[in-house]
Amino acid sequence: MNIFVLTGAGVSAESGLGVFRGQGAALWKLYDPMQLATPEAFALDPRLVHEFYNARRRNLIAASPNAAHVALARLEAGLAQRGGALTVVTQNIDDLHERAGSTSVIHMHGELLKARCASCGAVSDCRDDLAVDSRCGCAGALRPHVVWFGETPLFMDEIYAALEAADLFVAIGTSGAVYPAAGFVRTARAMGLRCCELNLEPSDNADEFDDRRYGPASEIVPSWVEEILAL
Ligand code: BJW
Ligand code: ZN
Repeated sequence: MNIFVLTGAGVSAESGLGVFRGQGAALWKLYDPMQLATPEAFALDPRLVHEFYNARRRNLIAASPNAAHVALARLEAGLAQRGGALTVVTQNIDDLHERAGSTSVIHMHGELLKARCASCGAVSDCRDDLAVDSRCGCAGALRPHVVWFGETPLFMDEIYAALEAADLFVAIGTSGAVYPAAGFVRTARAMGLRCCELNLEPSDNADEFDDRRYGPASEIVPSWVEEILAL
């Protein structure tokens, strides 16, 4: 069996990384992420946007994967043993899937531990704070390697190829509010895939899913993975 999993902020919530919308969104008291996650905000006040991502980068480095990330890594290994495959397409910019052991992860909204040159586009590792005067070798300004509103998400061709190869579509910890990710369930349905939602509460597009399970990701993801591996 080939499984396509789309993850969102809810899968990392219990690792202390905060969500944008829904229960627990009050974590971002100091900032309004929807005002900061735009190229316009960065052009207007790069210092503030760097501060927002620097705080999150430090928090990420101190965080650990939770039971949901670990279960997905176990699912990848279990499916591979059975001749199948798991593709995790994540909207998250953290590296917790990889740290839990997942190897097939697509970061459609970029990665917090990388920086991108605004001039030449070179992407480099970044574990330290960025500042307005942080520079690439070409002297261009560095920005967080993340996809802001109005920018094109990454790896769209690979994502649609993975959807086409899948037998099951599963969305975990995502509110279904941000496109194109929120539209994947509709595409999957049109391809005839069964669709399953695992979330703390019904997402904006919950009625497009065949199966729905609600609770903390650290509980419902491991139990769902056990069910799949027992099939
Ligand atoms: C738990 C839990 C627990 C909590 N256990 N669950 C009008 C209509 C349609 C589209 C548009 C429109 N106007 C503009 C657009 C396009 C726009 C868009 O979608 N806007 C909407 C706001 C309407 N999209 C874009 O601009 C995208 N680009 C684009 O469309 O380009 C055109 C194009 C498309 C296709 C091909 C080619 C070109 C870019 C979007 C970029 C999003 N960027 C951000 C910031 C990234 C960097 C950062 O992290 O700072 O990405 S915004 C933010 O939202 C972040 C997330 O990845 C993204 C999605 O959020 P996610 O992951 O769903 O989190 P939450 O917080 O929303 O939900 C968490 C869920 O977990 C909740 O349901 C909780 O209940 C749950 N939960 N605890 C389980 N313990
Ligand atoms: Zn450069």
